[in-house]
Amino acid sequence: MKYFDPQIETASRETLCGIQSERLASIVKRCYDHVPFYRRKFDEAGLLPGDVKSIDDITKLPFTVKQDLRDNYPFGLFAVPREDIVRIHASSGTTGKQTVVGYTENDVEIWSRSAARAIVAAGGTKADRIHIAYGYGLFTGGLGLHYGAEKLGAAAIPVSSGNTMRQIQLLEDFEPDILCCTPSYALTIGEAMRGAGVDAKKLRLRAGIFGAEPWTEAMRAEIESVLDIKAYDIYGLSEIAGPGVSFDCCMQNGMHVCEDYFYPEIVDPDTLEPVPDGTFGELVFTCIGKEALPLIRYRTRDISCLTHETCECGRTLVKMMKPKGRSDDMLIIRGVNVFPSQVEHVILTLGLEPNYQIVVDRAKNLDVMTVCVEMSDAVFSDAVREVERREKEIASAMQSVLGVSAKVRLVEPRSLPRSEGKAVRVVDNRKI
Ligand code: DLL
Repeated sequence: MKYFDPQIETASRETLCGIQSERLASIVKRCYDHVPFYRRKFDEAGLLPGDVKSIDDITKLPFTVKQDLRDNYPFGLFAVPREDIVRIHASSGTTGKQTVVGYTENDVEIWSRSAARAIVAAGGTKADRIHIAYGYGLFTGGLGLHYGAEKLGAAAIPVSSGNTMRQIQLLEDFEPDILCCTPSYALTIGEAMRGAGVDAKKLRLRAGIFGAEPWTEAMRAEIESVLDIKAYDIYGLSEIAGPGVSFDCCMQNGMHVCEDYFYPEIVDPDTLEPVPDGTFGELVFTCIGKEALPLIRYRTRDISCLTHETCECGRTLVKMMKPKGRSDDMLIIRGVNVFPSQVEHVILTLGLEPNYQIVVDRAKNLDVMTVCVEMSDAVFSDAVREVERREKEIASAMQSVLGVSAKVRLVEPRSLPRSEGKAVRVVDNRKI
């Protein structure tokens, strides 16, 4: 099986635009009729639902931001009556109230199909067993991949995250074909396997579907080598559905967006004007296929770019590049923009361990960034002078890539906290 939904995944641009135009007009009307928040925004903009006829009219519509969900907490933006909701999820975020999302039966169907498309694009089939080590619960990771696996007809193994030694035992005993978890947890599992003397080559596992946090190409290479699998990226966010909004294909060079359900745009985060293909900016989604929470032009804060170039896998769905990070994760160090993914890139290209943490302090009104990187056992046994030499070498590579200096501290093997879900890469102690 090459595609889960071949007629959509390989549709012509004309067909896709037709579907998108029809669905956009319908959700705009639904929002205007059923969500007081949207009716007010449309009235303020002097817009009537009839003004939106084609997908090109999308730029006439106002944006939605996370704060709008918080202001209408918990269910104020739902566009269907209470009895039509069959599922509720929420995303914790780091500050403020939870972001609450709801689904009708049809919304769960859309989401499951998106996740099933992702699994098939990663080479998954009906005959596979899929080990799901994303957290189950209000977080969308576990249940999203679970419903995707079942929609495909594969066997979902709902392990959830945590208890790493048990994960390893199940990888050995249940012989799953595909592992789903965050990329940082994949590395934690790989490292624990190595520690326990389990040979990854002996496992049946052949692929992994990893997402929910930014990760670099270097980290992909590391995971592929430690677990002896192919590692595929999957992107999504609760506000739009959950995992499966976009996914890697066999080319592993950008994620196809399920644009028949989730229409993507990239805008300049300052001017909010759309930018051309290939230009990085803020990713914006409109949920054109959804009923319960059809968000319009939702600003994700994720920094990415789109490409409509043909893909050798045969899918015509637009591709988005791996998000570089979030505009709100971006650190500003002495005026220079730094993404944790750039730091990760430097660390891994120098052949260091993929376990690191960035600590930012402010000393005498000056930002000080310290990158703590774990040493391998081999480096740890080196003389102090050698360790200092390596720290200098890394600091100089950081300076040339980031354009700002960073202190580098090589720390003891296994001394930094390990992740079971989304990794905490940055500790910002500045009181700003
Ligand atoms: O993380 C949904 C998900 C679960 C996606 C499992 C993939 C796999 P939230 O908790 O709402 O939902 O967090 C969404 O996580 O806006 C991005 O900043 C980040 N993110 C998700 N996937 C990726 C990825 C889930 N593949 C937020 N690469 C998003 C980079 C990602 N960042």
